[in-house]
Amino acid sequence: MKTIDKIYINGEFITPEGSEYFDLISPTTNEKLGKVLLGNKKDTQNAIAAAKTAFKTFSKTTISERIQYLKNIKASIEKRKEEFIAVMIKEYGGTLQFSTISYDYMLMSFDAAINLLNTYNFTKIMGESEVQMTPLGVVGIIIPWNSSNGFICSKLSTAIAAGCTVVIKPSEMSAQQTQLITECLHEAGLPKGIFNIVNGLGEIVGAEISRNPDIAKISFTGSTNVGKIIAKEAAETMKRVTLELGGKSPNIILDDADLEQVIPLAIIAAYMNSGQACIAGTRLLIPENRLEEAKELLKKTLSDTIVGDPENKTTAVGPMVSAKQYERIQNYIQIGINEGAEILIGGLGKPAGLEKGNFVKPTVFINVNNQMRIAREEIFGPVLSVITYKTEEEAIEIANDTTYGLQAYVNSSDEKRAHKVASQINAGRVQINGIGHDPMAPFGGFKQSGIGREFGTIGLEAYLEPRALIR
Ligand code: TXE
Repeated sequence: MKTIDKIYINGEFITPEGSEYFDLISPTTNEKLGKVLLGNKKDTQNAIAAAKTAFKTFSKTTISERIQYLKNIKASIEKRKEEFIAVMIKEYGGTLQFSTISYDYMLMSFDAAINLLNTYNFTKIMGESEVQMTPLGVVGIIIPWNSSNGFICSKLSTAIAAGCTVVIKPSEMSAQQTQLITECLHEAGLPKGIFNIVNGLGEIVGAEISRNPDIAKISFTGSTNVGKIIAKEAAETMKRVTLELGGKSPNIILDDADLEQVIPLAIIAAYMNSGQACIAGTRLLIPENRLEEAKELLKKTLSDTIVGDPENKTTAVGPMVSAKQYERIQNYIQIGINEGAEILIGGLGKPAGLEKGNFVKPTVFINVNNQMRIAREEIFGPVLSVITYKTEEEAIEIANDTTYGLQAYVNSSDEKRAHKVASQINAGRVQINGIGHDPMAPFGGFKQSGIGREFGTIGLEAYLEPRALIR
């Protein structure tokens, strides 16, 4: 049993002033893994004060110094690959497959930030003016549990590239993962106060970050509901916000697609990270005349999909992060049944032999119409809704008929056709034929999937403030 009783402020591991503990529970067995001592409002204020002081010097560092810091962090993370993967598996039940991808994503973020620094022009001429792109200030980073260190790395690397200092509030459920990354960041030897990490609850530590006038910007990944609370709080002091929120991503299978190839990919897109991914392709749009073929392939693919111990290298779907998330997903499956959708595969309850953990049966609903709650709300588990359409125009209309707009997928054997359809989808990122990630391209949502973008020059500029000198 592990007790995590330190937070990280101004270059030191310190005991927080808060006195409450949060239990860390294994998603795979529901046994207690340990506990974490939570920081409070005062701890958060101390972290913000340290970041504010550090900003005075860090904002003036040269590009080559920042590149060196990013390289140092990457090097210290590289030394502990096995530990990172092991703790992801243990703490939130990420599968070995997904945890390995998550680890690579962490490193990729540093490469992308270094790449940006090598190419970005911080001084531009616009009209008659010199425009200086200056670091914004102290950035509050608030993140969830579903790829905790991945999010820390993508946001922190960009903040450092921009010359900002940060206060990070991870999910309390990710305390062991946080501990590991904090050790790596500490080892990287950055000057004190550039990054500060406070474990704690959203309503206490997160709320203080959202309200504190010394925070210039918030970069948040999490639910749309909490995103709205943060945006309201941030507005009081005109903080900049980048909000990466939920999704209900459509996966359009065009009528010329090779289903044998596309359906297994659609399953990966829907059930990645055991369905706990903001970009999960949870609405599968199938041409009406190919439904029977699709159903057979869905059944075949899912009969080969291994659910179980996340440590096993063949496992594709592991447990849900918490008993609460398990219940939430069960509730959605019940809602789908009540709404009249038909279960093709899966359903309520735990898979046989996996009763101890928060395991959900990977579920596919057919006869779903796009107005049902299971087609409109983010479930955040391995539940896929199949929706049929008659024409390409109707497929585009259904895909866009959502309050979300983070990600979409379009599959066709004619790439030009897929490109034409993709260009009509209201989503921040549309994946044509496959699944991937481009760390130099912007990522973020249309509509209620968020505000702003991460990655690429657009992502970097979200950490910068332009100052125009008119001469
Ligand atoms: O997220 P929350 P949770 C969705 C997904 C999931 C649901 C709940 O549908 O089922 O959200 O997950 C902090 N002020 N996503 O509860 O609550 C909180 O402590 C400031 C989608 O984990 O949004 C945590 O650090 N901060 C998603 C972070 O916000 C607050 C990823 C996210 O928590 C706060 C995760 C407050 N008032 C969940 N309240 C995605 N898009 O990837 C909470 N927090």
